[in-house]
Parts: sequence; structure tokens; C-alpha cells
Amino acid sequence: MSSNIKKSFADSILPHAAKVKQMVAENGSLKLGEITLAQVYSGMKGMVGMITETSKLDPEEGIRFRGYSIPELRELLPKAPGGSEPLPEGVFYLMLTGTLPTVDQVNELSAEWESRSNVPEHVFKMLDALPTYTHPMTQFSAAILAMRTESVFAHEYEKGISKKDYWDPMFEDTMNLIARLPRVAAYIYRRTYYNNEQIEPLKGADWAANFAHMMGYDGVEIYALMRLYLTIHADHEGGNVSAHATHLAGSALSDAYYSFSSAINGLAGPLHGLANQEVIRWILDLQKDLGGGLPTKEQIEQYVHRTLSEGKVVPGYGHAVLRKTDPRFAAQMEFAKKYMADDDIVNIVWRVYDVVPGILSNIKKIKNPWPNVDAHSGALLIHYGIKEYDFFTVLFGVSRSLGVLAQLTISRAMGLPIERPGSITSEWIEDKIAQSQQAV
Ligand code: HAX
Repeated sequence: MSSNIKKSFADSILPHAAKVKQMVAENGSLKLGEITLAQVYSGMKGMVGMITETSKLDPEEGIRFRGYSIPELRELLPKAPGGSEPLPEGVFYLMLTGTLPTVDQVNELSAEWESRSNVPEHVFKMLDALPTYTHPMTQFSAAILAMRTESVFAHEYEKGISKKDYWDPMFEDTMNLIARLPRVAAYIYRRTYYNNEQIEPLKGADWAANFAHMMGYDGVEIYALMRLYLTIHADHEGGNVSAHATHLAGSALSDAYYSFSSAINGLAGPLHGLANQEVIRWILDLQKDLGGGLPTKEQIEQYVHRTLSEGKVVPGYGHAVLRKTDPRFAAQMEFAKKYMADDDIVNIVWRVYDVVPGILSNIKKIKNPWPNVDAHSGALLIHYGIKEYDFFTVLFGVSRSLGVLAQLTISRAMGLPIERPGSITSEWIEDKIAQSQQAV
């Protein structure tokens, strides 16, 4: 299929790749920082070690997609006719090509994804063979792997392809996989919770609205929420677990299906994407504990202290990079104030926000007491009837495909090499410390 976005991508990335190659050749010895022992033992936090072109995270300000903040994206990206939130197609276009798309370019992308969205029958059969109590993230990851039969990259590689052309079949895989994800995710939702009563896709709809429809939810507000949700979860620079997993697997020339399945496996961890289900579980447990209703601030305080005393984390709070309230939390709060200011669960989320940062900031070891994206997202979904909270991370995964697969395609166009950082043993470090002490 000939497409405008492919040409825009090629026109932007190929000169960029050549420019970067020259920059590295001329400045390769430039120092970007020093690595401390503490960093090595703290999950490489703050250690610059990889290239991600799609977005950059500032600890104080939050994420910027190709230089645009979330409030700017909500203002500048094209919207559906009569819609209030950006179309996620737009953020994908921006991340891939580096330029803000026009309304026509976004509409063309919606149509292109629709034309690529057919999911092979064996994927549904494979899913139907799994028990319905299989966690939706397990089903999602398995379905992505099952779709690998369609990988254009794998096929072209097997036939023999020059390195300089890798980006082309990777682009095709990226577009096909993104196009198919809503269908697969909605299928998992309907088979797990609604007796496998499937809903056929809409014709001519945008990616997010069609996804909501296939899950069984229609209307102006839920479409707006889905567009917002799928836009703001799309990317968070390169070092987070799902982005890094995609990059790492992809660096071995694993195709988009293998690489994105790795992302989903990492996103399924409770310290990463699964936190969105854990937040709602925690709030519902709190409510149950108190016999229902809206808990007071004192009751929330007690519950937070209990969570901490049991050696658990408060889900939805803290971040490895951010040091302020996540702008993705703020965007969702703004949405909730507009559409559901009286909702009970939303009000609990806001009351938790009033209480938790004060408690966590008194615990010295916690670097960020503020809420992250996952603290708010579940409450919005429940408001519209999507109450099956162990499905929430799948929604996150559908969105995250936009950023990590855009970057995977960019990485192949830039010829980024196989990733292989060094590792050391604690014994090696002990020897090093002993040697430096002897030298004093
Ligand atoms: N509740 C209780 N303790 C917390 C905490 C929280 N919300 N956040 C951090 N801590 C603890 C850590 O567990 C760690 O304790 P130990 O030293 O005893 O292991 C200590 O404070 C230092 O942690 P940190 O340096 O502040 O944070 P990390 O970079 O290690 O971890 C996490 C960042 C997001 C994993 C962490 O804040 C956390 O577990 N938060 C709760 C889970 C969560 O909301 N995850 C989603 C994050 C956003 C995301 O990726 N979404 O997908």
C-alpha cells in the first residue's frame, strides 16, 4: 500500500540517520556523564544509555512528544469531527515523522489502519483455547506472538534483505500490528467477560472510537476518553520497562511482534503498567473495608499507613524519573472534572491525592510522592461501565504500541546496533573498592 506517512517517514528519517552517523563519527568521545556504584545497583536510574527519538521525559515537567507537552498535544493534534480530545493517530504520526500532522494526514492514517486491521483466524482460535481466567495481559501477549505468522520483516529477512532496507518491512509490521491491536484486545475483553459475544468493527471510524465500540461502549464521552487515554499512554521516553524491552528485543533484529510481546510482558508487572489495575483493587478494598461510601481523609490516611506497614507499595504513586504530579494524571483529572465531577470512585481518587503525597514525602527513601498516570485512569473507565479492572493494562498496552513501535521502526532506519551493556559481579566491585583503598 502506498501511503503518505511512509513517504513522510522516509523523507525525515533517512537524512536524520545520515546526520547522526556523521555527528557520532565527529564527536564520539563526548562524555555524557559518569556512572556511580549506586546507579548500577539502582536499576541504572539516571544513567544515559540509549537513543529514543519519539519522546523525552523531564523529571519536573513530564513527558514531551517530539517537543510537545500533553496540554499542547491536546490543543494542537487533530480531533474527530465534533470531538474534544486528540486522535491517537496524530501522536503516532508526530512520533514517527517528527511533524504535527494535518487533519487529512490523520484521517488517511485512520483509513490505512482500518484497511490493515484484519486479524488472522488462527489468533482467535488460539485465544479460544485458553481458559477465560487467563489474565488478559497473558492473552494479549500470546495473541501478539500468534500474529507473528504475518511478519513482513521476518519474511523479507528470510528471503535476504540489505541492512539499509530493514526499516521498510519494519514499518509495514508496525502499521499492521498497531492496526490489529484494538480488534485483538476487544476480542479478549468480550471472550473473558461477555461470554465471547463479539462485536463487529465500525466502518470508517477512528482507531480509538472503533476500539471502544468493539469492546461494547459507544457514545461521545467514551470515545473522547478512549482517544485521550490512547494518546497520553503512548510513550514515556526509552528507558521504561515496556519501551526498553521493545528496544532490547528489537536490537537483535527480532521483528515487531516478538519485540512488542516483550513490551507487554514488562508492562504486565505491577510496578509498571499493571499499577492501573492495582490502584482500583486498592480503592475497592479500601471501600469494602469501610463498608462502602466515600472514605474520609482520616480513613484514607489510616489505610495508607496500613498498606505501608504491610510492606506494600501505594499503587499509582511514585516514579523512577518524575518528581512532580504526572501531567498524564492532571489531564485525566481535567477530563473527570468536565464529565464526572460527582462520581464516587473519582472522588476517592482525588481524596487519595489530597492525602498520599503528604504521607509519602515524610518517608525519606521515597524519591517521588506524587501520583503517576495509573492513579487516575481506572476511575474514568469504571465511570463508563468498564469495571473489569484486570483488563485495564491491556488498554495501556494498546496505546503504548504507538510509541515503542514508532521507535522500533526509527531504530531500524537509523541502523542502531544490537544492545549489549556490560555487567559486573559484586565481587568485582569489592575488589575494585579494596584496590582503591590500598592506593590511598
Ligand atoms: N509506596 C510505597 N513505597 C514506595 C512507593 C510507593 N508508592 N514508591 C517508592 N517506594 C519505595 C520503593 O519501593 C523503594 O523501597 P525499597 O528501597 O525498600 O525497595 C524506595 O521507596 C525507593 O524507591 P524510589 O527510588 O522512590 O522509586 P523507584 O524508582 O525504585 O520505583 C516505582 C519507582 C514507580 C516502581 C515506585 O514508585 C512504585 O513502586 N510505585 C508504586 C507502583 C506504581 O504506581 N507503579 C507505576 C509507575 C508508573 C508506570 O510505570 N506506569 O506504568
